[in-house]
Parts: sequence; structure tokens; C-alpha cells
Amino acid sequence: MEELEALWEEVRELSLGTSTHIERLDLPPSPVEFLRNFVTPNKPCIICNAMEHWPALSLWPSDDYLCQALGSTEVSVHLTPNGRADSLVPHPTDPSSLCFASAHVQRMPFPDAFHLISDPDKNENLVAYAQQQNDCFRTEYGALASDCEAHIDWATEALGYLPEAVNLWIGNNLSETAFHKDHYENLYAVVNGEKHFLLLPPTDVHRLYICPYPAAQYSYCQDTGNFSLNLEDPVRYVPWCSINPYLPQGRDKTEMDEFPLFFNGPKPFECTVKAGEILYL
Ligand SMILES: O=C(O)CCC(=O)C(=O)O
Repeated sequence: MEELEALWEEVRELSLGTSTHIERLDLPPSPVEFLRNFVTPNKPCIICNAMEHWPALSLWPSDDYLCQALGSTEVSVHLTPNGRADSLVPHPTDPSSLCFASAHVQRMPFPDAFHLISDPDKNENLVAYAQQQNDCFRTEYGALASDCEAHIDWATEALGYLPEAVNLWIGNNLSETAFHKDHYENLYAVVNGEKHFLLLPPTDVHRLYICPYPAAQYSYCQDTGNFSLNLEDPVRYVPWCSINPYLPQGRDKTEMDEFPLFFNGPKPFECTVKAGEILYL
């Protein structure tokens, strides 16, 4: 085990160095620089001044603009009691174990969704997050297409293909996406607000302790304003990361003992991506 750990560390240091600081580029890289310095070594970076020409940067901070542009378009909104969709929570019938909880997904006209998301104080115990994925920007939000570039040319040239999916997330300060593993090259452009990321390189995947958890789904009752959490029947297991990098109070010691490769290993890369910046991950 010790030899394996040394190997993982060596691989990480070779491609990423020892710092967990994420490099910021003042200007977009050329395709060759992007490929050589970031894509090949699996190294994240933040690219500034790469989307100045997107109308979205000046238009989207206006609630009125978004609501008018999308009109009564129906969008999918993910509802949870805490802003954490697709995350591990206590199992509904055996709280000493965990299950994988998905959000209650509701379709509604964009202006309703927007108000639910942007007025969290009005909806105590209900956090709404537009996080549909599945290429939702090019389907549900097609009316906003001309506000952004259809693809990012230096990335397309470096990677050799156009984006397979383009997604849009609209959330508030409670919106949180659980630690997870993606299989894709990602460019995450922040148009308004900011997003905080914790990142691990692909060679650290063993430190996520991916295990099967029974799938459950939140169901939201509009009349009572309450959620129930129901296990899927028949039972289905979802492989999910066991680590919560932000340890909930009171579970620290147990989790640290249970997942030593994560908690005793190198810290994740950490960054805050601001409006107008693109994170490559
Ligand atoms: O913005 C989010 O909440 C999720 C982003 C995400 O899952 C990702 O970039 O892989």
C-alpha cells in the first residue's frame, strides 16, 4: 500500500507540481499552449478575458432580461430541502447508513423558476437549483443561444471536437454540487456571481472511495411545503463518492478514520471562479 501511495503521489507531482494553487491566465491560450500546458497534464486553469465578447456578460445580470428572453419557456428545476441534489444523506429507514438522494424535478415557466431560485428566504426549507444538464443550454434555454458563443474556438481546436453538451446552472448561495467524478473535459464559464470549486486530479480517483449507495428521490408537496425521501423500488445502487470534503459537525473523527486516503492525503485544488472567467477542469 505504501508503495502504491508513493506512486500516486509521484504521478500527481510530475504532472501538477506540489502547489494546490490554480494558474490564472490573463488571456485565452493558443490551442497548442492549452493542449500542452493544461489538457495533456490534466491540469486545471482559470482563463480570464476569454468571454468579453459574449453579450451574456452584460445581459444576464438583469433578471428582467432573462425573464423576457425566455418568456414562458418551461425549464426543469431541481428542488431539495438543502440545496444538495445528488448527494449522500441518511437512509430514510436506517439513518445509521447513507443513500444517494436525487432532487424532486419540476418543470415550470422560467420566470417562476427564477423567482423560486433567487428568493430563497421566501421559501424556507426549499432550495431551487436549475441544474438539468443533458445539454440543457441548447434545448431548454435555446432562446439564449445568441448570448454566448456556440463553442470556444481555442478549446475546440485543441480538443479536436465541438462540445458534446452545453449546460447551464442557475443557483443561489445555497446551491451545492456534491463531490463527484466526471468523465469529460470541462470548460465552466461563470456569467454572473461566482462558484467555488474543490478539485482532485484524475489520478486521485481512488481517494474518493466510490461505493454503491441505494438510490432515493425527494418528493416535494406544494400544499404542505414538506419533502419526503423515498427509496427507489426496486432498489437501484448508484456508485457515488463517499467523501464530503466539508465535514458536517460531529462526524469529523469517524469520517477521517474511515477515509484516510482522502483526509490524510494532499489537499484538493481550490478556487473561486468569478463572472467573466472560465475554469478548465
Ligand atoms: O455548477 C454546479 O453546481 C455543478 C458543476 C459540475 O458538476 C461540474 O462542473 O462537474
